[in-house]
Amino acid sequence: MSAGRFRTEERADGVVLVTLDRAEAMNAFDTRAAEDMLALFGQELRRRDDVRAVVLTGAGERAFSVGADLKERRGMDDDVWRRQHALFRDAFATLWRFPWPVIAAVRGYALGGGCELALGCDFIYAAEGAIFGLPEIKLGIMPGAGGTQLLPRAVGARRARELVLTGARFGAAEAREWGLVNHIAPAAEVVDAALEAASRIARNAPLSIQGAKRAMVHGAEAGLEAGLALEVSIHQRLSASADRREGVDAFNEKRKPEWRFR
Ligand code: CO8
Repeated sequence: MSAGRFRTEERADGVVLVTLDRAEAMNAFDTRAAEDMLALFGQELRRRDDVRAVVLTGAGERAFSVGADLKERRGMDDDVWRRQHALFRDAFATLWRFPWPVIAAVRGYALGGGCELALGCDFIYAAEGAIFGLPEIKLGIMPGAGGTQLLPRAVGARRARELVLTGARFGAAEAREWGLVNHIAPAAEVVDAALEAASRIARNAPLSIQGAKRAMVHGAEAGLEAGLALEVSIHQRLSASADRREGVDAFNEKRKPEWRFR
């Protein structure tokens, strides 16, 4: 299905492949992309009760996304720029707050907002030859879609400061070594590899997937004590679920669990 700048495909039970579909512009992220992302992650996919995991990729092998559309931004007056930035933030927030895991499958360039798009996902599969970077500082701006907060959490404070302040690009191997990328695969296989990981996630108990993601995302922000308290409260809710009983029963009866999402 096409939702404007994004294309969605059902790829396995509970797994949706979302493609930023603007290969002719190296998947540059424009106002239309932000509007479509808001609708897709903020409403359409969020409302569905059959989604368990999403893979996010960019069309073509040249770029995951080269970030903000600099052609659209040329000559943009301050007010329009500020409004666009607010819209971009809202769009990216739908990804950060998406209740189900999102795996990025990065081929080619992931620069600026494109790198932040990958950073906003739960984890990243990269193609051999993928190139990352936050070059905003070279353009008189700075990362504005979460990069200054998400990159340090992924690669450590000092590495992130160097990367943001120099605007230097780096490859998939460095990204993996630094902890930004989980796995590297050949370009022709990376989306399938990410889809396979998404399928493994989707087979797990739905309340557990959501609860574990929520505890990790919000717990990390809250500090250890508050994070542990959040883990306890979500864990208690799962302990009272029908799927908790089903999981143990299925194990003992040597069969696949039938999750009921309650
Ligand atoms: N926007 C629009 N068009 C782009 C972009 C872009 N970001 N990047 C490349 N293009 C276009 C080029 O203008 C060119 O178009 P044309 O053929 O019409 O001249 C075409 O893509 C191919 O580009 P190149 O000729 O430069 O191809 P190369 O292979 O030599 O280089 C690169 C490819 C390395 C991707 C190079 O084009 C480049 O460095 N692009 C700029 C990347 C960049 O700086 N991105 C950051 C943008 S700022 C940003 O993302 C801010 C984040 C906003 C997030 C939202 C905040 C909330």
